[in-house]
Amino acid sequence: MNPKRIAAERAVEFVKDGMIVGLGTGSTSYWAIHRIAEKVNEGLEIKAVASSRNSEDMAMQLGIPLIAFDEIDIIDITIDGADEVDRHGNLTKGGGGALLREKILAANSKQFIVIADETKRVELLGKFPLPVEIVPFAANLTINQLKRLQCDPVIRLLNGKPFMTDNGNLIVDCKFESIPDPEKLTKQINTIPGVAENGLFAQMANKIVTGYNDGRIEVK
Ligand code: ABF
Repeated sequence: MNPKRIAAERAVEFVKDGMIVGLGTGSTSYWAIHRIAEKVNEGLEIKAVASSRNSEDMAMQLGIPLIAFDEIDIIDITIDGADEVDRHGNLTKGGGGALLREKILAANSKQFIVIADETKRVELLGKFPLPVEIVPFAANLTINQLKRLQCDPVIRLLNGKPFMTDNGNLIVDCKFESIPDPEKLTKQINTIPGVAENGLFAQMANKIVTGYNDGRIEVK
């Protein structure tokens, strides 16, 4: 059984009738979206909001009822993936380029459940280059400021052109040696004018559901 899939399907067990559900982005989240669609077809009554156009399109195609953000005050549960999870539950996210909307959903959810396979579990964040979303205006100046935080920022490309997020911004992947203090670093990054958001989700996860290759599922 696919460890991402078993983690995603276990997390969907926390979704109950009447909930507003935040849909994550990335391959692990797509397993969750499929499972939610199955349960909707079996009678589960929920309404969903999506963290990316990709997730929204998938939800529409699978028949998951969507609701507009301006019609809700709070999200009951968001289920989303991660690129790294450290032993304190801090996350690196943004490998899929959806980090800004993902963080908005996570920050406005009663329950933020992270789903991952065992390869995402790390002692310290930082092996995965930290995605930072920046506005295109004067991007080189913003990148210079990021360099002062002792990282190597690289503009993400797609087919040889700068990757553009759903919000019309750029993603800069910032390689740090390691990230021993995610809480401090996320504040340092977000004070730089021109930064829209960064992929550090420090102490935001309420639950972490990990799928293992041997079929085990850990819920912490
Ligand atoms: C999204 O999914 C991103 O924040 C994260 O980078 C990515 C993880 O991808 P996958 O689930 O495909 O491993 O949540």
